[in-house]
Amino acid sequence: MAKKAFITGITGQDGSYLAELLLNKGYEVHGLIRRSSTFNTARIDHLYKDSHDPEARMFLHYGDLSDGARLVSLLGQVNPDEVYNLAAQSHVRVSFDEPEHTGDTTGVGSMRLLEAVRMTGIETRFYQASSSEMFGATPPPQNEETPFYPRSPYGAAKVYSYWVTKNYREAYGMFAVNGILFNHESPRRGETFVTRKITRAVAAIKAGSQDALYLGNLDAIRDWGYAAEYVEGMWRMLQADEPDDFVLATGGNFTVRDFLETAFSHAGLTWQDHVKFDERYLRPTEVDALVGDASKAAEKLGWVPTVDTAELARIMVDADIEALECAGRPWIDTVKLASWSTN
Ligand code: NDP
Ligand code: GDR
Repeated sequence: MAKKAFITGITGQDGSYLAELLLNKGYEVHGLIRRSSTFNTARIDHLYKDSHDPEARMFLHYGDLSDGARLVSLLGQVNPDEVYNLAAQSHVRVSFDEPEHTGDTTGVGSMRLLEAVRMTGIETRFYQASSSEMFGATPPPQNEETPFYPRSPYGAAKVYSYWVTKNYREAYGMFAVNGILFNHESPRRGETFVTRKITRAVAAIKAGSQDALYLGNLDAIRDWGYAAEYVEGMWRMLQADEPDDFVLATGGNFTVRDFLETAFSHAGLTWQDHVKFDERYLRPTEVDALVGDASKAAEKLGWVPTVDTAELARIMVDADIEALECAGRPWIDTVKLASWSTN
C-alpha cells in the first residue's frame, strides 16, 4: 500500500516541491487548497492528473486553516500517514498590516490542524513549518538551542505554532516535529519576497521592460538556501525513529546587497544603476541577521545542502530570464502590474 501524505500549503513554493518529492517516492498526495475566484494551482499544475484517471495520485481538497471542522472531516476521510503543515500567511512585512489574520492562520491554524489530528484519533506523523524568524533579534549563528525573540506578528505566530506542536508531542505522545527552516528560495518563490523580486527585476530590466527596482533595507543578512533541497529535509524529519526538532540552513551570510550584486552581475547589469530606495519596504522592527547552524540535521538526518546563495541567485536569474523569453508579452505585462504591489 502506498503511503499517504496530507499537505497544507500545497499551492505554495514548498508545497509544490514537497508534492513532487513525495509523488516520486510513490506516495499518494492529498493537498488542502483554498477556494479562489482565480486559479491558484500554477505551481502544481504539472503534477495534476484528473481524479478519474486511474493513474491519479495527487488529490486536492478545498479547505482553510481557519475552518477547524473542515480539517477534522478531511483528516478523518483521508487518514494520512504523514501531515505536513506548510500553510501560512508567510510574508513578514504583510504580517504588520494584517496581524490578526496572520495570528489566526500562521499561529492558531497550526493548533486547529493538530487538534484535528487528535480528535480524529488517526495515527499520523506531523510536520510543522517553523521558521528562523522565531530567532528574530537573537544574534547568529542560530541553532535548535537558540532562544526565540520574534520581531514581527509573523515571527510571534510561528513561535506559538512551534510550542503548540511541541506541546501536542509531549501531552498526547504524537510524532510531531518542528523544522526550523532558514530562508529558502527558488524560481517558484513568491514574487514579493526579496530574492524573487530582485531576479524578476533583473530579467525585466535585461529585456528592456523595466528600469527601476524599489527596495527597502539592503543591510539585512540572510542565509538563503535552495527550496528543492529543503523539502527533502522535511521528509527526513518524519522518517526519524524519534520525533525531534531540526534547523535546516546553509550557514551562508549574504546581505540583500550581496544578493543584488550577484544577481545583476550574472546578467551583465550593474545594480547601482537601477535600485532605488522606498521606505514602504522597511519593517517597523527588522530582523538584522539570520545565519543557521544545521549541524544537528547533518549528523542525525544526513541532510547537507549543496546549493549556496550565489549559485541560487544565478539559478533564479536564469529561470526568470527564460520565463520572460518563453512567455513573451503577456508575462511582461504581468511584471509591470506586479511592480504596483506594496510588498
Ligand atoms: P508560500 O507563501 O509560498 O505558501 C503558503 C501556502 O499557504 C500557500 O499554498 C497558501 O495558499 C497557503 N495558505 C495561506 N493561508 C492559508 C489558509 N488560511 N488556509 C490554507 N492555506 C493557506 O510559503 P512557502 O512555501 O515559502 O513556505 C511554506 C511554509 O514554510 C510557510 O508556513 C512559511 O511560513 C514557512 N517557512 C518558509 C520559509 C521560506 O524561506 N520559504 C522559511 C521558514 C518557514 P494560496 O496559494 O491559496 O495563497
Ligand atoms: P523574510 O523574507 O522576511 O526573511 O521572510 P523577505 O524576502 O521578505 O525579506 C528578506 C529581507 O529583505 C529585506 N528587504 C525586502 N524584503 C521584501 N520582501 N521586499 C523588499 O522590497 C525588500 N527590501 C529589502 C527585508 O527587510 C528582509 O530583511 C522569509 C519568509 O519566507 C518567511 O515566511 C520565512 O519564515 C522567513 O523567510 C525565514
